[in-house]
Amino acid sequence: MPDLLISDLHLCPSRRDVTGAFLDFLEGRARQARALYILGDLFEYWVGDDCLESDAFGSGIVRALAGLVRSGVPGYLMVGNRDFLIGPAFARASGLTLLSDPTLIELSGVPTLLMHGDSLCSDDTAYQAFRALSRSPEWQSGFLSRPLTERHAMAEAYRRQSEEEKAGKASAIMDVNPEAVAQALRRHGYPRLIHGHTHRPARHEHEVDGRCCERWVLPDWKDRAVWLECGAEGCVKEAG
Ligand code: LP5
Ligand code: MN
Repeated sequence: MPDLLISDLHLCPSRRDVTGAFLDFLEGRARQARALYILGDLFEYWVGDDCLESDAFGSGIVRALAGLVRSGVPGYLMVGNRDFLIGPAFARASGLTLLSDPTLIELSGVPTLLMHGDSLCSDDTAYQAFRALSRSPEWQSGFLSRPLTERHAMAEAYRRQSEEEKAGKASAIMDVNPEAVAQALRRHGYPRLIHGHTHRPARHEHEVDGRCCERWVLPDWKDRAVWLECGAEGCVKEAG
């Protein structure tokens, strides 16, 4: 049985196609997986686990994930740049195990480094400054102490600002930096890296210190399920 890896679904109530595709995926293909790995940006944005008490959409997704885990398929979640405020309460309710970024695992015996991918985009210095600030415990506790409606309004405003800023950035700046990729592979002992975030699905080969390495970039979800299956024969991209 292969392991399945997904990322960048950007789920939110207005994205009905993708939400439907994800619920079908959890009740269908994912049930035959050895394990499911979600590598960040499951949600369009996440304003804190306390929203689960009142947010029907988020708690519906949590219930569906819990159903998969109850069926016997372990689920793992790494947060992304949109949903880095997912925390232990979400993990408890869904049954998913939270993974830190990066995490090294073995997939069918192959050491494989899992990342969301945003930290590899080191040329995007404006984003890296935002990342450092928004991941600091001081900033997060300040944000989480605000009322939920205010947090939603701030998240929407940052989403708009992010889209505006991206329109003015060169495409290359928003891709991974090759040296950052080489460093990550080197630090974690090669030979395979799987990440999302850039929405540029592909399989790349990198030679790092004379070692042949592969890097898989997961696709973002537009209107249907898209995932990577990794088994004894290697990895292959699949779609629903
Ligand atoms: O997400 P994507 O792929 O569209 O774009 C990312 C980078 N943008 C972001 C921002 C998120 O989209 C929006 C955040 C939602 C989080 C909600 C929960 C918490 C609320 C947070 C409120 C602060 O990650 C984008 C990259 C792109 O990937 C490609 O890698 O370019 O980066 C930006 O657009 C960021 C701007 O370049 C810099 C923003 C400057 C803000 C300055 C700091 C202000 C202080 C904020 C306090 C934390
Ligand atoms: Mn992302």
